[in-house]
Amino acid sequence: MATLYYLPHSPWSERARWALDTCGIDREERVYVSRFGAPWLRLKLRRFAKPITMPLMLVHGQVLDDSLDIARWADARASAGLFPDAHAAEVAAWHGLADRVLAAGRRRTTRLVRADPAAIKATAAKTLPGGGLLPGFVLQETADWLLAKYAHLEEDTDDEAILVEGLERLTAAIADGEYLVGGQRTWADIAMATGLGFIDPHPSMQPHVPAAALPHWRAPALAERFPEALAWRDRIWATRSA
Ligand SMILES: N[C@@H](CCC(=O)N[C@@H](CS)C(=O)NCC(=O)O)C(=O)O
Repeated sequence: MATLYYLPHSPWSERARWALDTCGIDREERVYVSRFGAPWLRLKLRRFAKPITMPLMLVHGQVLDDSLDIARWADARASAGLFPDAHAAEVAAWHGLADRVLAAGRRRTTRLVRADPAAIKATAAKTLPGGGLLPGFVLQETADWLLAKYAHLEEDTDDEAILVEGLERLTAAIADGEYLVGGQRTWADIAMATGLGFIDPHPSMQPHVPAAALPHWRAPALAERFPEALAWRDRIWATRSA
């Protein structure tokens, strides 16, 4: 059976789980402990250089270390229509947009959390074993580690503009029909619906985000400016089978 390592609060993990559920893929699920779980997983996978990111799935000796690869693998087994051949380029374009929106949202959220000691402490307390007892400087150092880890994403500097572009393109597309590509639910819809995770986490994701950090995971001005996008996200999410 497959084993999926994942982060319950993370949109990248959620979109992979969504695809696996849609495709009816049985698996054992293991929650990954950010940073501190890495050495053990590196040893297990004998992977010492390449960064470890979640989600990651082990199946029949194969390592699938990207949500898109996991979704493709699942769809190939179930023929769930998440990647219709006739619309491959469109699905890929939406996937790329969702990734840019997520990266911009994560930068924004990470910076806000880092500047708020109560939010950092709550995040560490929720994600690290015994995190609530760790001294403030360890938590601050962990936040710095996260920022450094994603420093390569700093190339796109205007995060607000990226988020607005994503929301504008999504709003324009859904004015033409419920599904983004080919008149059926595809990976494009799953990627964009979960892609709003740093604008307004879906209610089913909120319990996984520490309460003190949740305000930093929200961009209320954008949510107010693009209500159709959020309403669409909720409708698409309602089609998610668990
Ligand atoms: N390309 C990857 C990106 C996944 C990603 O960025 N995952 C983050 C989630 S916040 C991660 O695993 N971070 C590692 C960590 O927090 O230790 C995918 O789509 O699977």
